[in-house]
Amino acid sequence: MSSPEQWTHPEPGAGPAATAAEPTPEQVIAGLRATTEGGADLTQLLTPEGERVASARFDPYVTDIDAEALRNLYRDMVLVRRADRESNAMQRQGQLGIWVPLLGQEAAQIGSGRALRPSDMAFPSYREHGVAWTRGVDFRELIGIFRCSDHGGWDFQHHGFHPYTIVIGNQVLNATGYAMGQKFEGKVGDDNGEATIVYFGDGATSQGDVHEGFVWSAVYDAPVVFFCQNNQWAISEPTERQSRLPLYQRARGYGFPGIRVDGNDVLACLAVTRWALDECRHGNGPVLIEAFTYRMDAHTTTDDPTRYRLSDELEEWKLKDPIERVRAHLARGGGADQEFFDKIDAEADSFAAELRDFVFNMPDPPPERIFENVYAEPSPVLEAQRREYLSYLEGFAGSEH
Ligand SMILES: Cc1ncc(C[n+]2csc(CCOP(=O)(O)OP(=O)(O)O)c2C)c(N)n1
Ligand SMILES: [Mg+2]
Repeated sequence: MSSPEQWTHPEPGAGPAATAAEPTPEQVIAGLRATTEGGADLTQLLTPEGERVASARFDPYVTDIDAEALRNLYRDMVLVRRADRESNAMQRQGQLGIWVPLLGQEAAQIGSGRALRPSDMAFPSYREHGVAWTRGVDFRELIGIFRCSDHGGWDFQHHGFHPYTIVIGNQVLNATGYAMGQKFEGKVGDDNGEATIVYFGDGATSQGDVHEGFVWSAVYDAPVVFFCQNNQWAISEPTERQSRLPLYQRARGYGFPGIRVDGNDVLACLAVTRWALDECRHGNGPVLIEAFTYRMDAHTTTDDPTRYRLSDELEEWKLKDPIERVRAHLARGGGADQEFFDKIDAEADSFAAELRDFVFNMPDPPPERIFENVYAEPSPVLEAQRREYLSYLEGFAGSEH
């Protein structure tokens, strides 16, 4: 019992399937393996030790990634991780209402995000701070959501990056519709074609919205890349208890390609996503990518993962850290020296300090702000509610609260 397949398809007599309520001890052990091994079909270009693996199929998609480009990917990941850790700490200090950590998923997000062109459109869920970074959405623009002072105010058309979606899987429908629009408007068909990418988690694959998105995109050949970050957990529910099959294999049932990539390998994520986007640009979409990765921190700052998962798992994944393998590769091949790594660390520190300073000095929005941007046209009902709310607040004038 060492592959994900075997976890969900136990040997005859080995006990109930993984979907039963109480797993057997053998299933628990196999489940642990399933969450740390990607299986034979895992596409990888950089091993956890930082060694380059040749791939006849995917090397052509990263011929431009020289040492300098790899240093840039490394920098992206370090800065994003540093901002993530700082934000987590600021939540603990009461400066943010909640934080959704991306720790461990930097390669999946930076690799796929850097594969996009400005004309492409990305639909995130709520953990995609790394993709936001690649789309030019500054952390300062998205942190207001977590300070509960705005709903995400960036210009999504300008950035090609939609607002965050908390309703699990819902953005898959939005992305499918958007991609169908790209198709109807004749924006696919050659190298200059447009494409859409949508991010969702392993748990989201159990949602009806995702299924519907798969069906519609398949029927309409919509140019959409379904980028599933399988971080092994949907809060406290492990992936192997949500699916009998590795997730990428589900694509087959819908009639489009599915591929599993090492989500901790930034180079492989870049190559595989470029390939998938290319398929879409040329009208051969959709494509499902399962980025096999791991959520190294809690689901959100409201969660305590020690309640439901074994620490062995985390220890195993630490050895597959997405940043360390690029660092090892660069250092070993002479692509970067200590001075470079020190410079990036210093830049990350000042990046985090600026973010902290920004958050601490963020003005609270006026209470009437909640009534703005609700509808495109003025609404008399909403206006009446606004007036009523403001006069209610006036009743507190002069009091402490
Ligand atoms: C429709 C819906 N159901 C339930 C929830 C509560 N919820 C928030 S996150 C989450 C788990 C999602 O897991 P996954 O899709 O694997 O994404 P991850 O958080 O691991 O990135 C759930 C059930 C929700 N936000 N929306
Ligand atoms: Mg998950």
